[in-house]
Amino acid sequence: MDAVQKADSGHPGTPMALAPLAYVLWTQHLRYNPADPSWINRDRFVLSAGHASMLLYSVLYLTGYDLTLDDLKQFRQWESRTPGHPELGYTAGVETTTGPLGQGMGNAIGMAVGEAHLGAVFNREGHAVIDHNVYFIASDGDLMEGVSHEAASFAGHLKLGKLIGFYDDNHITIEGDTALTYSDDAAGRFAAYGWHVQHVPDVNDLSALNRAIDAAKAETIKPSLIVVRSHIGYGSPNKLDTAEAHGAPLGAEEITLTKQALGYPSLDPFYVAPEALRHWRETARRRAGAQSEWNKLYAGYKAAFPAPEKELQRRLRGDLPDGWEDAIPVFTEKDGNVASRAASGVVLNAIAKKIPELIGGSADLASSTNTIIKGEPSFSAANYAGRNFHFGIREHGMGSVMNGMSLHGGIIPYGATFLIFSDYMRPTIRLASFMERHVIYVYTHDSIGLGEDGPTHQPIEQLSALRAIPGMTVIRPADASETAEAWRSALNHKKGPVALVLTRQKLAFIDRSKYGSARGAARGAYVLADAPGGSPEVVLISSGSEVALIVEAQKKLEAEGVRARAVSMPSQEIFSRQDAAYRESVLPKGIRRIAMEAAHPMSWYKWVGFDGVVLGIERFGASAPAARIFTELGMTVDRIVDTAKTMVRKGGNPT
Ligand SMILES: Cc1ncc(C[n+]2csc(CCOP(=O)(O)OP(=O)(O)O)c2C)c(N)n1
Repeated sequence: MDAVQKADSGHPGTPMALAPLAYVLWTQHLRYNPADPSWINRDRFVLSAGHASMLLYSVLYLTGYDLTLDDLKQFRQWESRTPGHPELGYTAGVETTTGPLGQGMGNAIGMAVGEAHLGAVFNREGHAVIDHNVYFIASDGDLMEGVSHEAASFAGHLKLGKLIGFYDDNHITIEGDTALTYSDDAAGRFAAYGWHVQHVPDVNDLSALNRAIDAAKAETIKPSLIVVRSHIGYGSPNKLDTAEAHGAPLGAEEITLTKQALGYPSLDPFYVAPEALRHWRETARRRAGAQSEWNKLYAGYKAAFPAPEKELQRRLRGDLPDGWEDAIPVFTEKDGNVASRAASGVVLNAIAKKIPELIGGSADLASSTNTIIKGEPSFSAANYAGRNFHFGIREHGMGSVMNGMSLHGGIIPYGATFLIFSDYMRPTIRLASFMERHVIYVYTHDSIGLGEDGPTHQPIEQLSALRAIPGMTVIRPADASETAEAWRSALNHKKGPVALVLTRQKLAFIDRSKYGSARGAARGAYVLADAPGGSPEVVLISSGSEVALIVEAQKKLEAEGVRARAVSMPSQEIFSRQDAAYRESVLPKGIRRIAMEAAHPMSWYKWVGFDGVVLGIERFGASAPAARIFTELGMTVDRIVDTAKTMVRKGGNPT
């Protein structure tokens, strides 16, 4: 109440209501050590209802994490350790960034997947070194959001028995009573997903909470949901059970009335009774004993199983295995013309042998996205060691679960679908970027080039939209060799997600003995073909399938006496990270530029400048064979040639 009042913004009602649940959980069930928040076998806790952040911050302070009362007084202020919604990396003990409702549940489920997988791979008889629970608290909003449905269905199917969720059934959202819009039988829904569901009719009944949590822990083959009836703004005489208690300070007067009603020992803001603090801290110290016990278990594991122990540590550090890059295949003319999705499948299979932490799958598009690791079993309830994931037709859930898998540690998840459906998982891509997760998206069917499936499936604005996400890396390779480089970059780029954007259609083999080496792709952009003497009058830039068009145009222009340079730019973001001298060597100042991409032009203007031209697409695609669509929409060599000639000879802007 006091922190929200001081910040003059925030959400007091749910932290007030759920204080008893937090108390029971942190003092009697969670295994954690405030002195070592990254202990690998800690129980994970995710506050999916991120707006109730003050609940989490209060508990982290009370249990003795690196968070002070002064930090609580800085709630929602610039660079404070108590941001409005929990953010990974700002506050010790915060496991993930939450706030966009539903995502925390998906993350928790991903963490449970991570636990199950690492346990299956690394635990040995009598040495269960990875063996912990994952807890989450979800609100009405979490349960209404589609992503939670997708992820919960996935969790039930996989029988993730160490997952224990609480549904804060308080009947209140922002607009008022949930009855305005919501009449689901939430418990029945989760039971139907295959979850073990219990009810606690009163959150203030601590022993009922305890019993339910014990029963949830004892249930090891189904995820658990405990539906807890609570009353938002509990203790507040005038705001109890009202939407007013949800997202605004209670007001000084109401805070006083509430403290009086609760029999609180002081009316001073931020007063914490010393005996209460002592009790919490002592309890937390006792709970940290779980880590001391685990340390003994781990020492035994290390002595008895030195090889897997070393491997586990490598994976947890995020180091890739020595020499893994030797496995990256080299494509030659003999391989012929290859679709980049097919080349990607070859590369993935080659490097997966060396990188066991690379696990993933697709949203029911394995054969189209070439994302199966051949010879490896599926990840299933019967085999958590499996590496091939069947996320089902649940793109949003897939993205959220991937974030959780990555947050757990020891795993580099990849997930695949058609580029168009990146929109279905966009909120999770944004969060992956925000949290700097090392996750890899394999997006195939990357343009109008997919052809007959038509405009519903042909991405237009998706490339620019992905590139607009801060911290995101998008790589759209031009041929098989660049695809191999794209995977190299994706594995080596450990801070933030990478999207590999790949074609359905075949791409011409680019003979690297005549053109620039594909290793240039690692710098984001490079000169593929240059004007004689290296002094171009115009620079042609492209990515992916359209690179073949600028290469052709460069040749034609040369025949017509126009000196052009063809630059392949598979990744605008990687190129942006290069030093100025390198960028200048590829895109010299003062030389006019034309960019072509079979997509919305928005992301290219920065690269061509005011006097450049972008040949892109500002309409939806069409249902027809690919070649016809390319011609109809002006994605042609002739258009590049004409544009370049006009630009160079007349000096004007041809558009
Ligand atoms: C995806 C998403 N949509 C909307 C919001 C804005 N928002 C924050 S809390 C909330 C709903 C509040 O109701 P509930 O989830 O029941 O939380 P409680 O009132 O119990 O704290 C909404 C719509 C959000 N945080 N995330």
